[in-house]
Amino acid sequence: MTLLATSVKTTCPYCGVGCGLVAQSDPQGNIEITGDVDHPANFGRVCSKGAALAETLSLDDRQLQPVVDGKSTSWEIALRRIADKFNESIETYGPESVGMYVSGQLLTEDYYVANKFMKGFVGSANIDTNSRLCMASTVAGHKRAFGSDTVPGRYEDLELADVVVLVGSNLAWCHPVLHQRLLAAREERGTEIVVIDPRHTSTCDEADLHLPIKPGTDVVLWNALLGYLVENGFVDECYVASHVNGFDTTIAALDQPSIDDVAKMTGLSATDIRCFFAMFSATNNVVTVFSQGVNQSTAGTDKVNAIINCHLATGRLGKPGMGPFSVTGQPNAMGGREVGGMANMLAAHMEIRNETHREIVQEHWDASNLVTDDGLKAVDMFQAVRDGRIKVLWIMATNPAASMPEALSVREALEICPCVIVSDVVTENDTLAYADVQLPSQAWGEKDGTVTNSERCVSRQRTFLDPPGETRPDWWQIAEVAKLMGHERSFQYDSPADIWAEHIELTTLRNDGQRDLDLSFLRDADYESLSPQVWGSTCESGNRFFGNGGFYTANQKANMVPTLYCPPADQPTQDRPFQLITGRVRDQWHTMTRTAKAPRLLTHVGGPTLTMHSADIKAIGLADGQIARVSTDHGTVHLPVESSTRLREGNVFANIHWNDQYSSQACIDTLVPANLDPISGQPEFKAVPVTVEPIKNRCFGYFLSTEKPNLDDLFYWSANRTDAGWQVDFALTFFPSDFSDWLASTFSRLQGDDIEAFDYVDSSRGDARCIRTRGDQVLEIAFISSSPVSVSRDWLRGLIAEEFDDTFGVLAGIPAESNKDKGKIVCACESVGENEVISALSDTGCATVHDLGKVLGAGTNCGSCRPELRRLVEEFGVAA
Ligand SMILES: Nc1nc2c(c(=O)[nH]1)N[C@H]1C(S)=C(S)[C@@H](COP(=O)(O)OP(=O)(O)OC[C@H]3O[C@@H](n4cnc5c(=O)[nH]c(N)nc54)[C@H](O)[C@@H]3O)O[C@H]1N2
Ligand SMILES: Nc1nc2c(c(=O)[nH]1)N[C@H]1C(S)=C(S)[C@@H](COP(=O)(O)OP(=O)(O)OC[C@H]3O[C@@H](n4cnc5c(=O)[nH]c(N)nc54)[C@H](O)[C@@H]3O)O[C@H]1N2
Ligand code: SF4
Ligand SMILES: [Mo]
Repeated sequence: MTLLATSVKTTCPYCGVGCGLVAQSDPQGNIEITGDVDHPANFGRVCSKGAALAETLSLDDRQLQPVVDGKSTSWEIALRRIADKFNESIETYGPESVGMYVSGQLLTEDYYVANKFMKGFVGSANIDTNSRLCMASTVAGHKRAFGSDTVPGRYEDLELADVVVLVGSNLAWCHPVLHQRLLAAREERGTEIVVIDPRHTSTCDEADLHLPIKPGTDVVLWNALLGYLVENGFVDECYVASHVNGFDTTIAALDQPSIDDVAKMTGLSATDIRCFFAMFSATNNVVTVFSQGVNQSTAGTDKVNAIINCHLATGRLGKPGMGPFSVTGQPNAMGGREVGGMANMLAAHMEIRNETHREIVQEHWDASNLVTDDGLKAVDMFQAVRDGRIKVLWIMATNPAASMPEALSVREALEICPCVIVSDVVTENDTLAYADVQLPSQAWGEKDGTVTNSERCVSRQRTFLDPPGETRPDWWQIAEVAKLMGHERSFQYDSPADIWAEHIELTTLRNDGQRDLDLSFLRDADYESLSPQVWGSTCESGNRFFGNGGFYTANQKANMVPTLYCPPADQPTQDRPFQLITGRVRDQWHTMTRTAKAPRLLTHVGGPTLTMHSADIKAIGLADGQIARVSTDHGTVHLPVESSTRLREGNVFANIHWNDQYSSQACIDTLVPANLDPISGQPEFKAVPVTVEPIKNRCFGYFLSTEKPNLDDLFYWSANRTDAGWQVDFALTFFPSDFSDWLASTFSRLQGDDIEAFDYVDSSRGDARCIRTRGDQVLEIAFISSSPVSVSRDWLRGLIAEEFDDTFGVLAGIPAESNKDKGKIVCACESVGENEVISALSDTGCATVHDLGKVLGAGTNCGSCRPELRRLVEEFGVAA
C-alpha cells in the first residue's frame, strides 16, 4: 500500500462530525492519519476511531473483483447482468418492481447518480437509504417546523452557549470531537450541560444534570417545559408574532399536567425537572442537541417538534449560541438529504409532490421517466421484496441483514428475491451472503468526492491510495448500468467533479431564495482543491438560518406543531418484562466491517454484552459474564450479561455492533420489531420489550491463538482480531476433560508434530488451562472454567507469538507482578487499563484527568476516554 502523494487532505469516513484528516507517509513508509488543523469541524482533533484509521487499510478482507452467482467475473458481464435484470423486470412488471437501498456512507456524487437513475430514468421512487433508520424523524420534524430540512445552527453554537441540553445523544462516544469542543468551551466559560437519557452514559460523566428519563417519554417533558415557559413569561412575543405560526393552537393543545404528574410519567424526580426548567429558562443561549434517543422512536417526529417548539416560542434559534441542533450519524447523512436520497424526496431539497419542483428537475435531467409519487420507505421496501412485488434490489454501502429491524425477515426477503445486487468493499458481511451479484466498490482512501457534515459543511474525501484490483466507484457502477439501459447521454460522467457541477446547478435553478439549499457560491471553486465550505453563506448571522425568520413555508413563518404524548408501540408485559435499549459503543462503527480490523479498538469493549441493572441480574439468577437468552416474537440472541447501576431497573442495553461475522448469535436487530413512526417511517430501535433468561452452560472459555480457530462446535462464541492473532470468548454445554486433545482436534487450526502442549485440568472444579507452543513461541493459550473466565486478557494477548519461558506463570492467567495486570482498557490509544488508573489515583497522588495524562499518558492522544477517566477520578480519587 503506498500513498499517492506525500500528504493528502481528506475527511473521516465515520461520524457526522466530519473531521478533516491528513494522510501522510512516515519516514518508514507507513501511512499515518492525523487530524487536519485547518478543518473547521475539528481543528486537528480526532477521536479513537479516527486515530486508528491507518490500522484499517489492509486489503485482506477486500472484495477486488465482481462476482456473479458465486463466480468471479468481469465488470462487463456483471453490469450486463444487472442491466438485463432491471430491463426485464421493468418491462414485465413495471418500474415499481425494482428498488435501490443505499446509504449515508455514500459520497454526494454516488448518491446523486443513484437518485437520478431511479427517480429520473427507471421511473420509480423505490430508492431509500439507511438514513430512514437514522435521520428520517429529524427530516420530517424540520420540514413540519421550518418548511424545509434545514439545520439552523453551527458547531460553534455549542461553544457559545451557556446551557447545552443533550437529548438522546451519547455525544462523548458518538460525536467525540464535538463533545471535546464542548468540554473545552466549558473550561473557559462554565457552560452547563444537561443530559436526557435513560442510561447514565459516559456523556453524563461530564454533565451538570442527568435526567434518566423513561424511554419514549420525551414529549411529556418538552411539552411540560413549553407550558412552563409560557406560564413564567419566557416567551419571546416579538419573535413569535413576526415569525411563528400555530403558537396559540399549540399552547391550547398542551394538557398541562402538574410537575408531579410529569415526574410520574417520565420516571424523573420533580426536583430534577424543576432544575432543568430553571436552567433552560435562565439564559437565551441554549442549544438543544438531539440524536437517536429522539429519532428512533414511534414518536420520533413529535419528539423533534416538541423540542423545536420550545426554541421557537423563545425565539432561540439562528443566532450565535442557541438553537435546536440535530447531530447527524453518518459521514454523509446530510449530503444524502441534499440530493434527495430518500423515497419521499426529489433532489436538491425539492419535493416529488410539488409540480414546480418536478418541472425544474425534469428540465435539468432531461429525464425520460420522472417519478410523480413517493416510493417505498426502507421497511416497506423490504416487505415488498418479501412478498414478491420487488424483484430486483440493488444494495449499496449498507448491511441491512444486520441493521434493519426484523432482520430475520429481511434475510428471508433477500433469500426470496430473484436478483440481489450488493455493492460493498468487503468479501463477507451478513448481507453479502444473499448477493447474486457482488460488486467491488472503492473504499475510503480510494474513492473521491464530497460529504456534508452535521453543520452543513461540505468537505472533500480524497483518494490517497491506489484503488486495488478491479474496484470501481459506486457512482461509476450506476452510470454504467444506466448507459447499458439506453440512457447514455444522461450518465456521461468522467469524474466526480462532473457530477458535482451538475448537482450545484440543480440547487440554483429557479431558486432565488425559494429553497435553503443553494450552492451557487461553489460554482467557480476548483473541485480538486476545494476547502471545507459551509452552505447557507447567503443568510445572515454567520451561516445560520432563521435568526430573523425567513422560513421556507408559504408565509415564511415557522410552524409550532401540537405534539401529543404517545408511548412506545410495545410495552413490557409479564412475558417480556425488560425494555431493551440499543445503541453504540465508543470504539466500534456499526456492523464492524472497518473498526474490527484495528485490534486496539477491541480493547475497550471486546464483545457483545447485555447490560442489566445489578438487581435485575440477580433476580433472574444470572451473574456477570454468564450468557443470557434474549428473545422477542422476532428472534433470539445469546449475550453475556454485564451488571451495572448506570441504567434504570427494568431497562437493558445491548450494542448494535456484533453480528454473525463476530459472534454466534448476537445480531440485535433480529429481535427488534418494525414498529414505525407514522410520519417519518423510522423504526423504534430504542424501546423493545424482551424476555431475558439464563442459559445453563457447563463451562466458559477464553482462547488466544495466532490463527482464527474453528468455531463450528461452540454453543456460544464471540471472536475478533488481536495484534498477534485472534481471541475468542466461548461457552460450552459440556466439559472437555481431554482438554488439550479437544483443543487440537475441534477448535484449533494449528496442526503439526512440532506443537507441544502444556496443560492443567481439574475436572472436579471444571477448571482447565492449556498453552500450545512451537519451540519457544506461544501459539495458543486457552482457559476453561465453570464460571466466566477471569484472567488478565490484556497481558495474555501480549504473550501470543512471543517467546515464552514461564509455563506456570502463563497458566495462572494473571501476571506475577500485579502492576502488569492493567485491567479493562480505558485509553485505547495509549493502552492504559482501569487498574493502572486506579492505582495512579491512590498511590501516585494523581488527582485530576490532567494528572493521569502526565503520569500514564492516558487521554493525551485522541481524548475519547477523558469522560471515563473523569468518572474514575470521581470514584477512586483521593477527594472521593
Ligand atoms: N462510536 C460510534 N459512533 C457513532 C456511530 C457508531 O456506530 N459508533 N454511528 C454514528 C451514527 S450512524 C449515528 S446515527 C450516531 C448515533 O449517535 P447517538 O444517538 O448519540 O447514539 P445511540 O447510542 O444510538 O443513542 C443515544 C442515546 O439515546 C438514549 N435513549 C434511548 N432511548 C431514549 C429515549 O426514549 N429518550 C432519550 N432522551 N434518550 C434515549 C440511549 O440510552 C443512548 O445513550 O452515532 C454516530 N457515531
Ligand atoms: N437496533 C438498532 N439498529 C440500528 C440502529 C440502532 O441504533 N439500533 N441504528 C441505525 C442507524 S442510525 C444506522 S446509520 C444503521 C447503520 O447500519 P449499516 O449501514 O447497515 O451499517 P454499516 O456497518 O455501516 O454498513 C456499511 C456497509 O457498507 C460497506 N461500505 C463501506 N464503505 C463503502 C463504500 O464506499 N461503498 C460501498 N458500496 N460499500 C461500502 C461496509 O463494508 C458495510 O458492509 O443501523 C441502524 N440500525
Ligand atoms: S469524531 Fe471521530 S469518528 Fe467522528 S468524524 Fe471525527 S474522527 Fe471521525
Ligand atoms: Mo445513523
